[in-house]
Amino acid sequence: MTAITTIIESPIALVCIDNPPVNAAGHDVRDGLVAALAELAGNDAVQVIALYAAGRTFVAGADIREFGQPPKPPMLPEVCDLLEESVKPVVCVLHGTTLGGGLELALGCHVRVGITGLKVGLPEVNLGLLPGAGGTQRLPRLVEGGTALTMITSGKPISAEAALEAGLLDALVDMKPEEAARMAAAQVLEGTLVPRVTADQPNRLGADDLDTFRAKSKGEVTERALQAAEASFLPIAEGMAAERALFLAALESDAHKGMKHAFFAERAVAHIPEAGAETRDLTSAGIVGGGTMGSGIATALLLAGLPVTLVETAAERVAFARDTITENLKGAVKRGKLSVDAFEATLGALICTTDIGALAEVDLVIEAVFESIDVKHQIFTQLDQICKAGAILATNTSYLDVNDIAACTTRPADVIGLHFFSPAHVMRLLEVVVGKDTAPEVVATSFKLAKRLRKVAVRAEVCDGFIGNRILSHYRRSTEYMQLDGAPFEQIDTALEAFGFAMGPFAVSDLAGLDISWATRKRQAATRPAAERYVDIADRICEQGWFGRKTGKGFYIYDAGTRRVNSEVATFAEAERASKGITARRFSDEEIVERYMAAMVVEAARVVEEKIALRPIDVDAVFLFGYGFPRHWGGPLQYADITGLATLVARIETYAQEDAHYWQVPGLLHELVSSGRRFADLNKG
Ligand code: T1G
Repeated sequence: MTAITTIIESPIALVCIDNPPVNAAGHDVRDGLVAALAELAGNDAVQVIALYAAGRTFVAGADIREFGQPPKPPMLPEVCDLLEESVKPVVCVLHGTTLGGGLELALGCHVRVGITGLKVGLPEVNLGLLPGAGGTQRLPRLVEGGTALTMITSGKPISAEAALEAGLLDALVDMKPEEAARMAAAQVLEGTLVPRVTADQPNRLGADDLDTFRAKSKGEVTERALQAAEASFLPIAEGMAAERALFLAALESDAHKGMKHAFFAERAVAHIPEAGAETRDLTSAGIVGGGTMGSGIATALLLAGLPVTLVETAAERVAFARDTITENLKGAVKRGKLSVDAFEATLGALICTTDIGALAEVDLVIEAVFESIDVKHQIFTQLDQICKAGAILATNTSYLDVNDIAACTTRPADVIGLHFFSPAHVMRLLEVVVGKDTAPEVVATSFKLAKRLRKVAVRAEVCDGFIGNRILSHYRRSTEYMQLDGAPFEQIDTALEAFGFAMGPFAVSDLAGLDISWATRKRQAATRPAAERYVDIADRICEQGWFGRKTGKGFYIYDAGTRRVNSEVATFAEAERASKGITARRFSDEEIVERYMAAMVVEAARVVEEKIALRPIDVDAVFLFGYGFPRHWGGPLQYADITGLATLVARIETYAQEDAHYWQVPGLLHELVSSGRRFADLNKG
């Protein structure tokens, strides 16, 4: 199949791009366009060229898979220039999600016609890049400066209507791209659509625009994009050269490597062994438990258009759940995730009841009750008796054994873990925990549900904590050890926030509730290895009834929207050091980050080694979409590859001299280092 097809309907020529799934501007597309333009330039029977694309979208950008590979000319800037230099006017029809290099191709054309429903944008900053095919030079010559800089630095697309309003589009029509191409070409011939060379238009960027955006610039990626836009004040050829140099520098940055990895991580996790299985219909859902999680999950399902029946144990808890969901939906309206008009209908699809029999006909039930295996056994025994054949019975447990829960039903093949992350209607991660008897179509249906919820589903096998919480419970201890050994907890938080985490680990614990982790530590006490260092500081805090944000006091003190250090924590730390004969020492921020990340990589490697996660990239996705991992690092195992596995092994072996139990190099890490491979090499499997 050729990526470019030319249809001559003199005096019009239609040039169609067909490169599924998103018409990425890969080498075949670029090469084909250059050949088509050369052929049409010499065809006297053709007076106007109309460029459009087949499939669901016009070009959605450069082919990201080519980045990091040896360049294969013609490169995209050259193709955009050839379009612009064409003596015969070129019309471009934009539809679907015309992004990045796709929009840059359109900017090189002389007329742009949008199809209703179109979104256009320059998302390159989301990949740690900047528009690299003339976008920073041509866009400010079509739209006013603030709009151009917003599109370039935010990476967010705008609607077709906004693009028409801003002057990016010359027309907006409601028809198929091929029809629009014919119509627009005819209108150029009759003079109702007037071609213009973008590069010849006056630059509408003002120096004050740059100052405004510099004031709110967020780091190297945005700054590089602004430098490119600033070059649009130069003569166009110089501006283009400046943009290209900045783009090539961005391609070499760690930020780009991490963010490109994050882009593919979000998609790679959908490639599971059960992907080809038949899926079951999901037209209705039930939730057991209307607490924060149950209400959040109900909200997510309602927002995805699924009617929900939520069951609670008593009238007042039913009322609490309904109120919580109502507030969640109001928040969704505020965030622009739900239209005002749709609010009533969405809430109207919710039934809250104390009658568990109301779940008899639903296609899916998600249990979200207290983390007690006895309570879950009781509920799943009831669901097994009540629910129709073929209903999927899911548990939202965050660490209990899905196999144990499935075993108390007569249908273990229909039981699965759907581990949502709080707030469930906001966080994108969904761990899909597959029991030993879970049917493939139940797994595949769960992934279909995740896509409908616009969540990132990651497949996990059963173990304590599955992927994320298992790794968290390990690396969290590295911070407790550093605190005990002398690092103030607030320094640890600040160092890790500077590394890129949205929130430091101690602030996260306060947010999650210190009583939760306290209960976990008590649950694990009986089986805790004698060789494992145990830090009592958090227990001392909990014994005061200080459970973090929910009680106004934990590691920090919370009042009137402010947060400050709880100075009593240092007292507890000093007391514990004294009781254990530990002399406090200083830690640099760099050492704090290195230890924290080394601990995360150790347990992540074990999770891959034990096949709890399918691939390293699945672990990366868990942390990117569920734990606020800095996107520019791409995830803990991408960080490990960028840092160097041999470097990490050396660090772990150094730390092991002080605590050989906690700091052990996983076999997989040794194996990768000795075979000269990286975690990325395991993603291809
Ligand atoms: N390159 C290569 N593959 C891509 C791709 C791209 N640009 N976009 C999507 N894919 C693959 C994706 O990996 C998946 O593959 C399949 O297509 C469907 O994608 C020079 C330098 C367009 C909104 O950043 O935002 O242009 O997993 O599942 O949900 O200045 O894809 O099935 O094997 O996401 O319908 C700028 C990135 C590039 C757009 C469609 N463009 N893509 O979403 O499908 S840099 C982007 C998206 C650039 C120039 C610069 C979304 C989408 P697989 P999907 P979707």
